This record gives sequence, structure tokens and C-alpha cells, in this order.
Amino acid sequence: MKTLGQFIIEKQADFPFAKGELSRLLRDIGIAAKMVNREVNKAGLADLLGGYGETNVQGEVQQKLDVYADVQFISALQRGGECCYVASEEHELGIDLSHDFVSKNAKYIVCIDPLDGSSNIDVNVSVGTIFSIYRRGGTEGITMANDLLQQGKQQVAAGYIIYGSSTMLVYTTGNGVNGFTLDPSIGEFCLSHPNMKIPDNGQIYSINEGNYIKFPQAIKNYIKYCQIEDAETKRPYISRYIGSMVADIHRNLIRGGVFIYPETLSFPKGKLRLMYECNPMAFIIEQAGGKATTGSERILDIQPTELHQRIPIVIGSRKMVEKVEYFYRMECEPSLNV
Ligand code: AHM
Ligand code: MG
Repeated sequence: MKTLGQFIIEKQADFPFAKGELSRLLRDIGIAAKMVNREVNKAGLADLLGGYGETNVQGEVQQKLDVYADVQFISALQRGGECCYVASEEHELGIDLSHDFVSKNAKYIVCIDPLDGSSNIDVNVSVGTIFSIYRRGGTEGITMANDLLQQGKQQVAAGYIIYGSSTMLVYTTGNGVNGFTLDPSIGEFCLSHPNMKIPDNGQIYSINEGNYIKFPQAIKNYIKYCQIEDAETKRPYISRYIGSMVADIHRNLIRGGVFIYPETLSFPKGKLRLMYECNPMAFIIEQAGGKATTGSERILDIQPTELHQRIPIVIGSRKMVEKVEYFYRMECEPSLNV
């Protein structure tokens, strides 16, 4: 069985001029993931459940594990010395490490959602971590325009960790997607899902249907389409929504399906964050052969305007995403409705 560490070293050998910095950065993330996994697993025993008593920059109540995961990932990146800036869901401005002695020449910027799906922590349902890695724009100080607000297509790597019935780390560096399962007996992530591919079509749709009346008409129509019986397209489809983006997209990556968080009356620009939720997941799903759009525009092409920007997302099996896009187009051009 190949460990994550061995796999990263082998891949680095494919690039004779690589200096190993990205490999070390991925290794640091892997180490922090194991520490977070340890705490997530014993959360109920170790007084780590429940609120931390603060709200974050988004006005959301922070859970104790949100804060723990944030601290672990940031300190692993800080100690590792390969990351010059961390943009985290939990910090309004991010953490500039470029003044630290060990990180001043670091080449990479990391955007991270340290604990995604935190509403599921207290009820023992899967949560995750999502990360995205960019190359620093220049050698001088870090600026929003040059370094931080890069389009998703400029990511050099992205991944997620799912703390589920088993813990997995799935990542891409733009050369396909590989998944590693944590073997608790040896404390290592081992390659279990090489070269992951998302089925081109599927039967699972994942959306919070409790928001139905707040959805745009195109999404209401798509949901009805999913529910109507049709033998040829194997409908009705199956509705599955965990409420942890990582877990919902991970399942759809393996089984085939579409995950949708559209613009709603409560979140007119969408709810999920571009920089550390949508871009990394879009990079992974595209690398696995799927598609990710806002319903009309490719996620990875969007020019970010702020660190905590929200956008609508439709992501998953290519044919299913294209069907949702068709429903959006139909709303703009009703003549398509034949
Ligand atoms: P979080 O990062 O604060 O946990 O929020 C993101 C989560 C996603 O994992 C999930 O898909 C979505 O929010 C669930 O939102 P809702 O409860 O509105 O369906
Ligand atoms: Mg999140």
C-alpha cells in the first residue's frame, strides 16, 4: 500500500526541476488533517462539541471544532515554512506569514475552510476540510490584486479531507484526482482511490429542498424534472443532502450526481464561498471529468472581487450540470422549452 508521503515524493520525481516545496506543503496539510481527525473522532468525549461563544467574519456562530481546526491548519502551515499567506473562512483578513523568518520566501498561498459542515459536528455526521493552493504573484509583499484574488483556474493544487465513517484525503495538482484513506492502525493516509473519475451522468441530486420557495424558477423546474418518472432517463432521481458540502460532493464523485446551492431569496449571491469552498471543489471535480458552474458561468473562470465572496454553484456529473444549465437558459429564453 502506498502512503500519501510516498505518493507525493513519486509525483515530485516526475518534475525534475521541482524543489519539493509544494510536496512539503501538501505534507503539512496532511499532518494537520490527522490532528483534526483525532479531535473530531473523540469530540463527544473531550468537551469539543458545541459553540465557541464567538461569531466569525460571516456572522456565523463558531463551533469549538471550527476554531480547533483553524488553529491546527494555520500552525502547521506556519511551521512548515512553504506558505506565505493563509486565507481562512474564520478570519476576515487572513494571516500574512510573509514577515516570518521561515516563510518570507515561501511561494504559496493557501485558502482554507478548516471545518466545513460545522452544523453537523454535534450530531456525529461527516464534516470536512477544503483547501486551495495558489502560487504567490510576486516576491514583494502580499497584495489582494496580485496574490490573493486569483481565478480558480490558477490553482496549483486543491483538495479536501472528509472526516466520515473513514477519513479520506482527496487532492489534485492538475493531473487527475487521487484519494487516500487514513489507516488508523499506522496513522498514515494510504492510496485507496487512484485516478478518481466522476460518472458522466448520475441519479442523485443534492440540494436543500427546505429552501424551495426561495429558489429561482429554473431550480424549481429542475427539481420537478428530477421527480418526474421516466424510464429512459431513470427518473425519478434520488434526493440526498447531508448538509456538508464535502460529504455531498464526495458521494456524488463516486456515485455520480449533482450538488446545487443556488442563489436564494436569503442568499441572493449564493451561500457558499468562492475562494475556499467552490474553487477547490470545482478544480477537483473538473479534474475528475465533471463540471462546475454557477448555472451559466464556469466557476474556475470567475474573477474574485473579495476574499469571502459568495457564489451560486452547480457541480457534479457533466450531463447533470448541463441539464441544470439548460433549465437556467430556458428561463431566459422560454422558446427553448419545446
Ligand atoms: P460552513 O462552512 O459554515 O459549515 O457552511 C458551509 C455548509 C456546506 O458544507 C453545506 O453544503 C452548506 O453550508 C449547508 O447549508 P444549508 O444548511 O443552508 O443547506
Ligand atoms: Mg464551509
